Amino acid sequence: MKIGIVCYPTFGGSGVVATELGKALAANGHQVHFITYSQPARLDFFSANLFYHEVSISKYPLFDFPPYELALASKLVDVIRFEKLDLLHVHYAIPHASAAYMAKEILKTYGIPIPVVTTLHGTDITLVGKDPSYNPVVTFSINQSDGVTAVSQHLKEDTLSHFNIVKDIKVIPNFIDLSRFSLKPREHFKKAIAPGDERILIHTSNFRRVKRTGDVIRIFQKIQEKIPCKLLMVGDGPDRVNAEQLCRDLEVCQDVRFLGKQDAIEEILSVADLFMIPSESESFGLAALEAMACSVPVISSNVGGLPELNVDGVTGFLDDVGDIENMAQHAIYILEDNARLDTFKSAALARAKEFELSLILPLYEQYYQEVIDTVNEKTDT
Ligand code: GMT
Repeated sequence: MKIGIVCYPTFGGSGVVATELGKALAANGHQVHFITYSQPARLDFFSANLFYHEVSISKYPLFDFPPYELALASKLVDVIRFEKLDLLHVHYAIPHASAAYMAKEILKTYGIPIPVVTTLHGTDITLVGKDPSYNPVVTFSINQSDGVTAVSQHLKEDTLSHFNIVKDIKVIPNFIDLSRFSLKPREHFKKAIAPGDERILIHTSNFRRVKRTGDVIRIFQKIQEKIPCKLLMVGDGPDRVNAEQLCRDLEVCQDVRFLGKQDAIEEILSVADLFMIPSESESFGLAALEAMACSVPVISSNVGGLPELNVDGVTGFLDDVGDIENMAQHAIYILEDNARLDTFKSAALARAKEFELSLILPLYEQYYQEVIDTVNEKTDT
């Protein structure tokens, strides 16, 4: 199959899922064309089946806001026509689904039908999409897609309750390549972070408000009153300065390290004992799955798709958003006993295995074929 993939080429979850999916499809013999405004962060190697087409946006003095969506739609028309793609898979509804719709309409004038699959990742629905200024376009372009997937049952229900969607939405969860995440902890790194053999806690995110990084610091402070520990804060974003300030205010700076954006996240996760994700909303929680794949139990909020991943009392705990006290108590419960910590670690890894790439990839491949067949049937009649 020849597949076009559109995504945000950044460290964000949707971009990571799209890039890892493209790499896995290419390894499975498909030809994959990424169409984005810069090289996806994780598309870092050469493969005969992988192609990258850059969308360049001209900057004219007249444009306060360069029309990215138009440049993307034009590039899509070009790539689909000349590379003879079988299917276009766009990740994140805004503005990718509407650009895909525009490209599809233009391609009709060339007599080229192109099946379009849109994957909803979360913030495209829960934060941005619900904004009334985007709602009509989001609703329309989801309905115009030939196939729609959501990364959790919760996101599917949320989408159906907030938008007038007539399309069936297929749930295909996030996935993990366990071969990349099954690393032995690097002892020298562990020693550097926790020289006194303290427990290591970790949070990874894009430091947006929705991630509640302040809660992470507050929970850590409470845990630290009972258990010697260190905290690694990985990633970057608008709330990082506030999180750093909070560490100063709570006088925990000496035990918290802000590492910024990191490529080899698996090396850092593999030395950790507990992952914290107290988000306000989280459609799936790929960051938590990555931690679990490194045998790290999870303290999370009980929102969105997190309960579909984190099993309460087994792979970690789920508490109400903002319930710092219970999150800290649950973290202490996991960390205070070596045998108990080991049990949680094994359970986290076992759960992560249920989301292994080899199990999820065929779901996408089958769905692509179904969508192509349906579009072909419609074109024939
Ligand atoms: O978490 C983010 O802010 C990034 C965001 C994205 O779209 O890049 O992640 C979303 O998509 C991920 C991949 O499907 C999900 O695992 C994350 O849960 C989801 N984030 C939110 O819903 C906040």
